[in-house]
Amino acid sequence: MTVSPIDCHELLTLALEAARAGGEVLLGARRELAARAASRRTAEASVETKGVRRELVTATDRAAERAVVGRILAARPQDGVLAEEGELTPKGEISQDAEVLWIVDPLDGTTNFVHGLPFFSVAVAAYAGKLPLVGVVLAPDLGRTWYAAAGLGAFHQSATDDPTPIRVSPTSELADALLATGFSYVRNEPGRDTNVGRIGMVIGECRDLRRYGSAEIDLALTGEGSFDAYWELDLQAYDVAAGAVIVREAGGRVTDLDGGDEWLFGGSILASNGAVHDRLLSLVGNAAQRSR
Ligand code: LIP
Repeated sequence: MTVSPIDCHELLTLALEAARAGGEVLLGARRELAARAASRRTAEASVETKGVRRELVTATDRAAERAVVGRILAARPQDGVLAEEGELTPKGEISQDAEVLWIVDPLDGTTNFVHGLPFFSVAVAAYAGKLPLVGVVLAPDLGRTWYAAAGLGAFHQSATDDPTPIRVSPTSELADALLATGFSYVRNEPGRDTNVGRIGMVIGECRDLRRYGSAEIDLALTGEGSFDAYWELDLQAYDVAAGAVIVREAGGRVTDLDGGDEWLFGGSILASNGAVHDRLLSLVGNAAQRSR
């Protein structure tokens, strides 16, 4: 099925509106979290339990999802939705078989959000089957938004800058490359690949490595050329769906860690500027791990 650029333009406009609605919810909750943190530092007795903070984050996750998915379904009730929290659609399931599927992460970078760090985002993507159509990554505390649409290119805008086209970096040698990765929450299962071994294979060959804690922001920064590549294991479709569109439309390459195209639902992803992709795959890819 082909989707004309006009359709993608309409989908992108809706994705941006929905992401902004989710971003407003996150910023409001951030202010509440900051106020609670300040009160904890001053009033000894009111030590907030982790559960309360986690509940606040969960409530935020859900409120942001209601804002994003509600906006989408109000405009396009015929579309399918895959959203993390299951507020208006079945949790973590595709709501209906439809020509367009929206994939939504209302709060990517949860740990950063809880700890008061700005690297968290709202991610909204639309796909036709596995064909990427549009992707929006909005980082409200950074005041930055990255977005892309099939056939229309990739862009960045901020509170001070108008929309500007973005392209992946020209870096051709791994020795000059700034890489990004991350770690699953699940780390202590026997035999679990924690990604640490893969880092050991590349850390001596690259310029440096960053772990910002939001897959969607890592992908957006790869699309704008700040990172030369990013990889990670054990991710959900909503952790990568929007950022992958941005990398591809910015001229980059996205595969799974076997070098194949199962990066959306397969759990692992390698996104790069294209020039360092094969070299990086030979070091952190699954074949390299099996041969170790
Ligand atoms: C996060 C990802 C991040 C990964 C974290 C976590 P969440 O998603 O964006 O890249 O390293 O373990 O999965 O849970 O904040 O939506």
